[in-house]
Amino acid sequence: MIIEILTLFPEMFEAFQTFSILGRAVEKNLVSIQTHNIRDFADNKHKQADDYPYGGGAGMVLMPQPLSDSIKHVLSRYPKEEQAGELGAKSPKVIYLSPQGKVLNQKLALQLSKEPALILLCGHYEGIDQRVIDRYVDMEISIGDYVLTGGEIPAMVLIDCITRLIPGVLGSSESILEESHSNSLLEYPHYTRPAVYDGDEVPQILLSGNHKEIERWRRQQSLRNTMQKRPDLLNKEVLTKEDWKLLKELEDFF
Ligand code: 4GT
Repeated sequence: MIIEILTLFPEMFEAFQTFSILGRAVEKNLVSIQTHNIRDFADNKHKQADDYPYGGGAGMVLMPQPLSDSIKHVLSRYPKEEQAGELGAKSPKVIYLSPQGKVLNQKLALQLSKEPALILLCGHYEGIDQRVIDRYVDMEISIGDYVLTGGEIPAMVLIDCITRLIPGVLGSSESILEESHSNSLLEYPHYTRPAVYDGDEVPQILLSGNHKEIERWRRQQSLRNTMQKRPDLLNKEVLTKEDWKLLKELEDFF
């Protein structure tokens, strides 16, 4: 996947893309992160990309000219929709990171992870000129109900979330099949060596070697965590008879 980022602060993405799982994915050419400085597209001699808001008020707004030209520059490197034809190559979706967007969740991340390319537009200060949103933006995405100073950190959150869903990015030991949210249950507790740390023991079942029983215990712990911490996530429709039995056992215990 190619991720094109339009930002006033491209340096923020340099270290970010070299570490951990994303760093490895970039090295393996499973993801490519291309940054473009919106300021470089400003056609005024001071390379100014923001200006005061019409109607007054606090803060600055990113001007339509540098934004539009940077978007057009990136889009021009992809086949136009009508040229794409039967082969299915299409121009990448333009995503604006904004608190007004659809709130990111695992389902949306999984859909986006299947795209060959994405354009992420990062605003700063008070935001961007509405006309750019109206003309170019295909989707607005929020990472949660709070306000930040820029769209760069939300773009990083989106990239991290999407990248780990791209086939080949996670190793087999990091498999995502049984993880939080995709199946709408929270994770079970994790333990590693040593078996006793500072007097605290690892649950005996995990040392038993009984894989069937371990799986059952983990499912029960997932159900318990979800019921106690995020009951809103517990979709009772998808619980099996065995799940209800595991929940009943917990009830009897407490
Ligand atoms: C929050 C989010 C976001 C901001 C979010 C335009 C100028 C928006 C500052 C930017 N705050 N962007 N994407 N919750 N602030 O996702």
